[in-house]
Amino acid sequence: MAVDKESKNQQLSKFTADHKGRKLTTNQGVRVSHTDDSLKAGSRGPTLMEDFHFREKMTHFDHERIPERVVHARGFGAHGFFEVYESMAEYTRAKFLQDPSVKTPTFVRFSTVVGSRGSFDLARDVRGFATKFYTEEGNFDLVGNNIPIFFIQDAIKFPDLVHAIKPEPKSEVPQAAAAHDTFWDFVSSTPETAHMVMWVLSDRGIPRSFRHMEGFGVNTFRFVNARGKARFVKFHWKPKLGTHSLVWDEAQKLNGKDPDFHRRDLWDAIERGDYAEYEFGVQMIEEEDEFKYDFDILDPTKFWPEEKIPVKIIGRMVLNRNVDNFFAETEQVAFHPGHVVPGIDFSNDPLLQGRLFSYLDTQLIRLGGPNFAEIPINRPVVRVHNNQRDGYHRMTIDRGQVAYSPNYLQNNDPQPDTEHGYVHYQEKVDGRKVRERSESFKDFYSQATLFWNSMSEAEKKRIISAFHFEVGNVMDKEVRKRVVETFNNVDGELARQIAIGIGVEPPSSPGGSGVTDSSPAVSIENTVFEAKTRKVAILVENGFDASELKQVRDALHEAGMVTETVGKNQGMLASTDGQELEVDKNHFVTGSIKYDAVYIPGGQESVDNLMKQGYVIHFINEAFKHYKPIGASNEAVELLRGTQVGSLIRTSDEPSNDMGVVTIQNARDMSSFSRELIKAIAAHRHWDRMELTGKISA
Ligand code: HDE
Repeated sequence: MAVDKESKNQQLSKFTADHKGRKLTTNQGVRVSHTDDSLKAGSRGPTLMEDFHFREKMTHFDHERIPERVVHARGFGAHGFFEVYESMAEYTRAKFLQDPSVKTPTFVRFSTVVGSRGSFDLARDVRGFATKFYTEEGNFDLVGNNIPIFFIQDAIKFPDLVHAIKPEPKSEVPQAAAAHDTFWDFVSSTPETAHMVMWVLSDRGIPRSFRHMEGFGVNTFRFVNARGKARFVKFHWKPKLGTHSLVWDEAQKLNGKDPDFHRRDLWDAIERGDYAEYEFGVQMIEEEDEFKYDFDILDPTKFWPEEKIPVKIIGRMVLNRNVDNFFAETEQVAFHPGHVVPGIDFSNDPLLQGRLFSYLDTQLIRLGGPNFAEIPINRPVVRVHNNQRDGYHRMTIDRGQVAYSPNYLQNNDPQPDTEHGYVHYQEKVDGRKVRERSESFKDFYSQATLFWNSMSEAEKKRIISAFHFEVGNVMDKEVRKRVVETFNNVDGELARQIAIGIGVEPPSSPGGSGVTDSSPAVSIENTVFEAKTRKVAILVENGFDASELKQVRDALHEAGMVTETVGKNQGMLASTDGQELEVDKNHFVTGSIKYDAVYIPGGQESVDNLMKQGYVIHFINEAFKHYKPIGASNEAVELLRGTQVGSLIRTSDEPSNDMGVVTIQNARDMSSFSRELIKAIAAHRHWDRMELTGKISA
């Protein structure tokens, strides 16, 4: 098989253009002598038609936009590579899963689903997690989400689902939100959505970052090995940093203060060298075990509990390069679940079957014709040889007389490869043509209850708050009632709690689906906890203690964290002993919502100054309300007393850590304090504060 010698990056670089130091030209390559004025009949006269430079420039501008994706319009991409840990030859013949020494280039696009391209990152929504593997056998696209199941079971319902959740047609309100009548009308009329709604209203709907998200192929695929033996398979991405989320109040505020929070996070992390890393896992079920489970393994509204079907970790992906150009790469990348390589095949999952039509179709309108595979970001790293010709924007100049097969002339006609070519798995299919749902798909609530049972008490509270927000925004009271009745099928107490917040009667009948099991793996409280790359604000003013700050900051950096100094004004500050420090962000630019934790060093003058600033008090209270770790040393401990944190302050010469509030007094050596603070930061959120105030619901 002919494989290009060049890497994906080399291939892309052939198409990149650097304009620095060059002379301006038209698109025809003609040099331009003057570009700031159009050609006019007299300096105050009308513009002339013959001004080809003006017309070309304006025409190009007028045509700059392409249709945004009908779903997943807002996205952000990065380049990386994938490597398998050990050969998977026993399970699949896919070449990129055989040799651990091979690095396969990848491109990932993360996205929200509902909002338009210019919407904000922190919508409560499912996140897309689409990966293109540029393998030596052609492109494999794993077009997944950050939630392992989906709203509906059959692709034919997708337009209905999307119409219901998108802004309402009469007003185009609300943007990037499910919190409106039509979505909840659809949900309460379509019981199969109940399970997915539970996941979206859980913390997973508002990830901390793309780097803290799991990814799932959702649909059931097949692995097929060289002997033709197949197994059902589900794909997983597990973030090395663990799965973590924001809280809703924080997300809403971020959408105003930094609508690009997620894309900025990924961009900055890659630029810093904190590459995003995910392990790749598969769950496999033998063909003969297809009917062994109490759910249908082809039903995309069901996940395969990891406790019953373990996830085998088989490789890892590292995202280590930002794009050169958002439009050329991230906007023009075209994913399709039908882009598979030998060794990976489909199942009869009816959602997947419909997707296999939709993605190719959608690229035709979005990218303007059938040649989108020639756009640099979409090109495979292997050469393409076939008799497909022409169409809008054809780039390839195919040589030869023959563009059909079979032929006698034998002029440049590519031939099938019976040895390495893709062979579809020969599943025996036999059935009447019917429009009906399999009976085995009709249990809509058991796994929704299983998910609910698997949540911690704190997670449950947040799901209920999410219902109060989402359904509380529904104007039609009958729809609100119907939602309560629907979720009564999942859990009676859940439904009762939902009802309380949205002003409708609790359900009349006892609820629940009878399921008592749980699946601990679905709770993100059982994830990896890792302080690395978390972002810490350091609040300072003139007269801070430089030694404390340095010791703590060095320890945080040592643990892989990122810090920013925050003050009233940007510019230089002086410490008690005259050392200089630059303030990175002033109060207008930033806020506690942009950080994972706060630290305030001592120094009487600095602390006195901070105490007088309402902004600082708000900063600390808000971080506290969002369950974030807060550290204060020496004089700064006093500052906390004037905030909501006050009740947790113990005066101690040993570092104390109460519900993520870490303090120390009379200390010069900050090492034990730093260790406690890092521990508190690794824990991410301190949900035990919920019990403390009862009122800090966010
Ligand atoms: Fe998609 N989906 N989808 N989807 N989807 C699209 O294709 C569709 C579904 C997913 O970053 C569209 O190129 C149907 C499940 C991602 O470019 C479109 C159905 C999952 C992305 C489409 C589904 C996904 C898309 C719009 C129901 C998780 C963004 C633009 C049967 C496994 C890819 C485009 C990117 C995008 C159709 C359901 C993931 C219209 C018909 C389930 C991550 O073709």
